[in-house]
Amino acid sequence: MNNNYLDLLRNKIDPENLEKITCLNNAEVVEFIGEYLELCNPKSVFVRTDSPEDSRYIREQSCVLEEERKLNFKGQTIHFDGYLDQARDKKNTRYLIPQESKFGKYLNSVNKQKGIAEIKDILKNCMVDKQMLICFFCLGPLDSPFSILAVQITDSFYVAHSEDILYRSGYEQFKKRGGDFFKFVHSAGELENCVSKNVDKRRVYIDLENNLVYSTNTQYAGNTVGLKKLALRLAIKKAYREGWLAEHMFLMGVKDLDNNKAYFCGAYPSMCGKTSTAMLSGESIVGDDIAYLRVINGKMMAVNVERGIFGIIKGINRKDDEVIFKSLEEEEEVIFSNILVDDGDPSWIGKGGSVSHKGVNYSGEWFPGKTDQEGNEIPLSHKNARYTIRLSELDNVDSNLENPQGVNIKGIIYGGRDSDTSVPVEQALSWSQGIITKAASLESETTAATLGQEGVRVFNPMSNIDFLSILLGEYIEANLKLEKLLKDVPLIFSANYFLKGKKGEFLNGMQDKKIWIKWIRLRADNRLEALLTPTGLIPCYDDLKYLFQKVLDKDYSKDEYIEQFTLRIPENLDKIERIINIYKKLEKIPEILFTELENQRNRLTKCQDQFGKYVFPDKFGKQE
Ligand code: SPV
Ligand code: MN
Repeated sequence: MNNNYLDLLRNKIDPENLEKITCLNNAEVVEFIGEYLELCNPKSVFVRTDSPEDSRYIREQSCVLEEERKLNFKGQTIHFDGYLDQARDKKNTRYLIPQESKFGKYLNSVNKQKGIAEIKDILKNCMVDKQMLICFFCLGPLDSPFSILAVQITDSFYVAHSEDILYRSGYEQFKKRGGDFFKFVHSAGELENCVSKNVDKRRVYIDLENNLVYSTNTQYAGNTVGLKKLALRLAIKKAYREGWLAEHMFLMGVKDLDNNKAYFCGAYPSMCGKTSTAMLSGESIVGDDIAYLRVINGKMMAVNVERGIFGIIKGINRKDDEVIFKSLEEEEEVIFSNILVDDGDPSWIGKGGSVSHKGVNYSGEWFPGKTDQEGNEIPLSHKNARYTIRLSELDNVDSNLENPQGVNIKGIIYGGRDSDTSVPVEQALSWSQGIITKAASLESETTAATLGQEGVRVFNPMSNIDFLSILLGEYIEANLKLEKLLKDVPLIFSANYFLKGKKGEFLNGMQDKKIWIKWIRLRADNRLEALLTPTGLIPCYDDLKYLFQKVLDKDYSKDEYIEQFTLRIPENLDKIERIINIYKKLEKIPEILFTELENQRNRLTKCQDQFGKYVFPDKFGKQE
């Protein structure tokens, strides 16, 4: 054990908290804590074990320091992020690498030496008037071969409280297992009115060699909650080395019409229906954001890395989101962020019912028509405003959430916000056609989940582009390779809830995803026929008509079906062109990617020659 650091720890940490560290008997933990204790120089230190008292201290202290404020319902609090700190900051999130140029087009990087010097300068003495929190976590279920241990250092009680809700506590796991762990160092920096003041110095720097992420001058959870998207980046690299996958995916149980459950996972970019799919009424949720997938004994198995939801609140209402809405109306632990609070009552856009039109939101005192410095109207709540809750508090939590062996995946769904190209649901023709033409070709229109312009179509393979820490070609290869290990190969599907008609109207209602998911469930057991198109297998009208009636008690017309499932050949061909052009410029792209895309282009062109540009589904025959 490093004695210098032990002396420093003895000097700076009171005996009770010091004992919590020393009894882990872990030299790497001492080393890590020592280094940042010296650099950040906190006023005091608190170490969080798995005890309820430690959780309570963090929860309460967050309110004492006004990072959170209590609402009228017991257990509920509100947290505000700064006006300019409302989403993930992609621009300032960078990998620390020795040479900037050699790290692939989609990976934002900074010279390691320069970056470390910059971040250490920011962190120096940053906690002199604050308490340093040291928290131990387990990413994934306890005692599981999937799981990874992590330590978070932060000076934000809101961050530590959010992590307490969202992740399994891992102090005892450290005692039991030790070994490698992920490390996160966060400082909200100087605060003004309880929010990070110097957002121009907002930095998220990732050191892959040391499994360490720094985050400074920000509070928004996507930038600060180390275990979420920061750990996903470290996990993607680790998974690549070890032959498994770390994914931006929900995980859910779906029942067939006789109530037999099977599990599916789905990769959709942020704000494209991931949580609302995992929360569909009548089904069960394992997770809504991040999953680890491993092939075990020829089967695809998966766990939820988290145990809570950091979900978008805009549009959550009693009718469409029954389960979540109910849990937000109970006296349970919920952190709301960046919504409107009037006299202790929360309101947000799309809540329905009686919504307040005055109060305090992320811009301070708010009134309808309020504008910011640029003259933009400030909405009642931010579009990316969120709620943080524990899954165990939901009525529909799946019984396998804590299963260390994970759940067996029967199908993987890739979804995006695509207004003009792909049909609402479609099964891939094979593992490789699915991985290439659906997962690796995914495009989606940007949303308020990241800073910058919304509604721009961007390339987002596997919905994971923001979090990749290896070359895209390597990542695609890792996906393709799994097929050889699988005896029971999951089916691949695409889903698109955002297809629009000629007048720009959405072609589907909010509830229709229930039907697509049921169709996927039944296809997984090979119980329904499908029509073979150049891009994949689509539902037959009669099956959907039956399912709409049975599940939603809704009459589904042939006209709706035709409009939704017409194959739009020009748009599909344009997409292939765009995707090929992107991949042509990248290194290490497996040849099969170009073969699959060319084959699809040929099938589409042939179909266009025979039936024209827009092909009604009844032109296609049933799959043999
Ligand atoms: C997302 O943006 O994909 C989220 C929220 O799930 S964040 O924590 O910002 O990543
Ligand atoms: Mn996400």
